Amino acid sequence: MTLPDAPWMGVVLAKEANFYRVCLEAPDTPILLCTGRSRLKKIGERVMVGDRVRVEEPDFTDGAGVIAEILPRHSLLTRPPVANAQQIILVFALAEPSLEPWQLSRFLLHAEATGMETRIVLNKCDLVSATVQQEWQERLQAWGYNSFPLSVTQNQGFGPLHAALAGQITLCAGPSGVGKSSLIQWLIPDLSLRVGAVSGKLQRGRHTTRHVELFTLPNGGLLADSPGFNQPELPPDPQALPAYFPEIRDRLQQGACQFSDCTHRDEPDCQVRGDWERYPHYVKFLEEAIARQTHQQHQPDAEAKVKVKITTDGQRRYEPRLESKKYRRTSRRLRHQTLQDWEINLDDS
Ligand SMILES: Nc1nc2c(ncn2[C@@H]2O[C@H](COP(=O)(O)OP(=O)(O)OP(=O)(O)O)[C@@H](O)[C@H]2O)c(=O)[nH]1
Ligand SMILES: [Mg+2]
Ligand SMILES: [Zn+2]
Repeated sequence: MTLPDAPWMGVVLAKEANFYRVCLEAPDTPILLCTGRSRLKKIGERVMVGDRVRVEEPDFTDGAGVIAEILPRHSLLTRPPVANAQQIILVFALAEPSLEPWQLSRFLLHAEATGMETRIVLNKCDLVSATVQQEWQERLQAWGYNSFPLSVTQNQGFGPLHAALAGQITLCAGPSGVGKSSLIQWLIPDLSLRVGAVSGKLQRGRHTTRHVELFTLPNGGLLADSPGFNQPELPPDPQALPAYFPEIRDRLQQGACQFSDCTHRDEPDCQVRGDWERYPHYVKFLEEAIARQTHQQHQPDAEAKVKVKITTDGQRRYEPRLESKKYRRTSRRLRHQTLQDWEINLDDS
């Protein structure tokens, strides 16, 4: 075959043990299984799925190469770890498991905090009546979101979704068992992903997807599946929360609150507070975020030999710090709770 010209640029589709699967931008080249230059490790650069990279020494016969450079990232998600994603599709099922508004709300905040375009897919339409589906769509519209109702098993409702995915790097996220893998499988028929049955009484999926990988859509665009997780953490900064609610953004734009430091709870003359569906979500999430921030500020230094425990009646109690590795990991995570620290290394899980 005639070799395309260097430099060879490509996108990392997946990480497999110590290798990276790279799709080169040059047409008609095979997928390469690459190692990373040890120099990258030395300068502390970690190759991530979604990274745009420069490949050296490509061997098109054996399908091998070496990643020599990581290009600057436009975005970075840490749970799951994906670089350069442009939008998030939150997949929820209308039934099995049933759609929990509070859980969807948490996912929405998590997605909003990334600053990416957020869309909602309502899967398993076949399990509910047209009325229930319509009600959910209207409800989400009032929250500020358009949704794509569809049914993977009935092969319904894919048109608008195709258009939204074309040419983008999209991450599919959502609770376990809602049909994320099934959806991706439907979009890319010659793919075989692990699809699990929704398990037992809890009607939760069984965490069948275990690592993150980008798949090439037939009409352009890349899509990442991700393992379902049922309780995403809230964004760490309580002050940022209002900006993550479209309802609050709209109200602020209409001049509903004149105070820059308002928490929109009990301040007089604040019209953000009101009779809208997710207002109680906002208040509860805000309280949770404030409580967590306060707790972190009272955490002793990691090296200290005691830790503070707040008892149920609000008293502080000092306890010896446990020395187990697992404990230390948790406390570190609590101390610097930033977007980055939501990271879990899925490959190790
Ligand atoms: N009735 C119905 N079932 C569906 C639909 N889409 C998927 N399912 C079923 O839902 C179950 C879970 O699907 P998965 O695709 O594994 O779900 P997931 O979101 O990838 O789950 P995790 O990988 O655990 O996060 C499987 O039994 C699917 O066959 C649908 O549109 N309707
Ligand atoms: Mg899955
Ligand atoms: Zn206010």
